[in-house]
Amino acid sequence: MSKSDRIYAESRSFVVDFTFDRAVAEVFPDMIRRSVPGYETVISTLGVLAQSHFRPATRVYDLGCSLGAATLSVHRCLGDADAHYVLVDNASAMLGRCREHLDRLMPGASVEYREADIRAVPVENASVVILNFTIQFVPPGDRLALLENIHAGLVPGGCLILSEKVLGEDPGEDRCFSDLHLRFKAANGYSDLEISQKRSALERVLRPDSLAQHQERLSRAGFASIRTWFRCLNFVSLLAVK
Ligand code: GEK
Repeated sequence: MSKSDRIYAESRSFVVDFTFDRAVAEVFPDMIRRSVPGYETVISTLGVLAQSHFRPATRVYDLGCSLGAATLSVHRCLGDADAHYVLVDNASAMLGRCREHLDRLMPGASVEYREADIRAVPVENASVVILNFTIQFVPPGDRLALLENIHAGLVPGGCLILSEKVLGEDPGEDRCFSDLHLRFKAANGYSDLEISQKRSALERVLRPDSLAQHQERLSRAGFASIRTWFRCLNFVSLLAVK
């Protein structure tokens, strides 16, 4: 059972940039569930999408895996299929906890953990690649090259599942969904202080694109079919097929 997230509950004189450190790793399941509308639906459905694109004797990559929730969902759907899971995260606190969870929950599965920057990891012989709320933390200028590397490493018919927080297509839509997102967090028990301190911490770290920018970039990276399969407020998930 994860601890409840109180990281920004006390007033801070200076809010530093957000990092995925030990304190975050300890409360992460609670934090992401209360902050990302639809997270649980995305996680549970993602396994079903992966199952329909998986090819035996290929790899499943979970890039920016955090505690491994997406991989676990895929593994639940694939069962003992001939899959090799590659989980990558550059935050050692997150990856350490991920390994503890999955050693317990996926015994016997073929799993590899890499503490690395996802921009530096070659993708090879993959039929499923997951970027679940991760590319928003990658510097914008590096996002296309990352997608090109993923596309190159996918087998034909393989898929990328890309989930993100997005900007609205115009200022009105952006205001509307940002406001509803704040209300979502308040309804999940975060105080105004917690919401505003977390927002300051993420300001320079999480840089969202619009849905149109994602679609255009995926297309430039070579993906033939790009579908939005999930949306809740300003959070979307796309299924891009090679
Ligand atoms: C989930 N996918 O629960 N290289 C490697 N890891 C990175 C990088 C990078 N360049 N940038 C960020 N990360 C997960 C949730 S959380 C999303 C993903 C969120 C890692 C970072 O350390 C963190 O673990 C993860 O990406 C983002 O399905 O907290 O909003």
